[in-house]
Amino acid sequence: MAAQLLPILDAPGPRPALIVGARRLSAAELAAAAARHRGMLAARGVLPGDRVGVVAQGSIATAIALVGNASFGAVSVPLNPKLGPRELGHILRDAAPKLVLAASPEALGEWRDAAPLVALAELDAAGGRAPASAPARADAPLLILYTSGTTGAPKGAVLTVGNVASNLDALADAWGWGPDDRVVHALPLFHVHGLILGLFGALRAGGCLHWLPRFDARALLGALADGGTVLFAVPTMHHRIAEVAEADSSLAAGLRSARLLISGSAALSAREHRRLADLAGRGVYERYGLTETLINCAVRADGPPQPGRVGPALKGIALRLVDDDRQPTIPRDDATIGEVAVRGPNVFAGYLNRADATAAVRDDDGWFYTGDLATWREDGSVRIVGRRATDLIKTGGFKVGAGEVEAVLLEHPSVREVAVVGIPDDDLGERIVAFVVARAEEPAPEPAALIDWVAGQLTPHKRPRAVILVDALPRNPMGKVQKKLLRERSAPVS
Ligand code: MCA
Ligand code: AMP
Repeated sequence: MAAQLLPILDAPGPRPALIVGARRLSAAELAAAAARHRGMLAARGVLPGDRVGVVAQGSIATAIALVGNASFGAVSVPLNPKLGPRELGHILRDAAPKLVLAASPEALGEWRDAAPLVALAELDAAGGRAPASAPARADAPLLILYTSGTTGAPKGAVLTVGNVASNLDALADAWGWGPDDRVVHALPLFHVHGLILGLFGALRAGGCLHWLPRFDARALLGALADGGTVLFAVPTMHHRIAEVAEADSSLAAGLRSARLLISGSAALSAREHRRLADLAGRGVYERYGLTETLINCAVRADGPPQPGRVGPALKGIALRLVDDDRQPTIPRDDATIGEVAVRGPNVFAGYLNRADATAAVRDDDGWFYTGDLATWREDGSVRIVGRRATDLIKTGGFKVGAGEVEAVLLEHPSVREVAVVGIPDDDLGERIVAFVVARAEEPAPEPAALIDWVAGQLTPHKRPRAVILVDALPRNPMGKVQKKLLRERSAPVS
């Protein structure tokens, strides 16, 4: 089955489709820019199905490149511009893109020779003759998004045209999302939330995206007041929005004029739900998903908001809660806890080059095991209560594997042992804290130096926000570090 992901490019009109800073592109202008982009790809010998890296800097050129790649049938590999050298090297080796699009060669640092690089010129990526946008088969790969596990390097989740199209249509059904909507968000374009929902979703609905490449709560509220109808944000952003809108009530106008406030990527606390509902005069709707499955559940916008719940499975997605043996024995009593498993057109095609890791999360019947723990009600509405892997940390809406941070800290000459944990945090949801045992023979490390050591090698959001030097790590009789005790111990510093 062939699917057109972004029909707006084939029937473009004069209405705004993409607003970034002072730039405002109509659907017709965006379609023309995407066509020029396809011409550039063709002139460089790129074929549909080839992988193309996109260093997702905060400019309109990034959004056009991602739309252009999709309309050509190229598989985008979006790259966080702040990736540390070790993550960037891994991704470039793993995904082996035919071409990387970036503002400048410096964007790839020491890896600049790893793939041919094309400068993302603002809007006028003139090239050869532009091939028409190609309807792609539903099973054709569209994106490879890198996501962290508990240990090891990030894995590339392969998402198909069908995954994305079906999921966006299911969300449009849940949210009444259509051509009159203008989504406002300040999320990065290298993850599901900002890229698939924010950019592709707004365009697939036939509406508009107003994208703020840098998060600033005041600017976001201003954009909402200036014609935005839907807000997408992670809980950290909602928290900071509530802070500024409480301090200056005139800013709350944006919250009051939007028709739909959406939160996702991590749990929104009951306190933030209350604060935002007070400010906006309407509640926030949560939805829940993963890079590998896109969005699984959403509270429907045609009903009341449900603080603490992420709603039932989206249309077309089967969801069940399973026990430790992956049996669907969990009653719908909203009390018994099980792991969320999903099956449907939303489930990814697998991890790139990692059949082993794919087999660990998806069984032969197509069920994907999320690792998230939840209860559910008679009506299917889900309440997320935690995660199976305590070594996965969600901070500011970004997923971080404790093992990845520990491995980098262990390479520091002054570090003998380390344990990294996520500590509850009002702003970030979870804050990364590292407990470090120093080497006796070396000078004691400065916590700030260890934080910079991590920020210099990994994406800065993976850095610990605090480093606590200890004489020894608590271990059980088997020698395993007892992270639960460390979490309790770090409570006083929070
Ligand atoms: C800080 N920086 C440093 C250092 N410390 N650089 C070098 N060395 C250091 N020691 C830099 C950072 O790079 C950054 O630069 C700036 O300082 C601030 O960094 P940070 O403190 O980490 O950022 P923040 O202010 O706390 O950011 C909060 C945020 C951000 C804006 C909410 O966390 C964010 O954008 N979150 C969105 C995550 C997201 O999209 N998740 C969706 C995943 P600069 O300022 O230049 O950048 S998809 C998903 O989860 C599923 C599918 C779902 O359900 O959606
Ligand atoms: P990622 O791999 O970065 O896509 O993150 C996916 C994870 O984010 C899920 O497995 C959940 O743990 C978490 N998550 C996403 N949305 C929500 C939500 N609304 N409530 C609680 N957790 C969420």
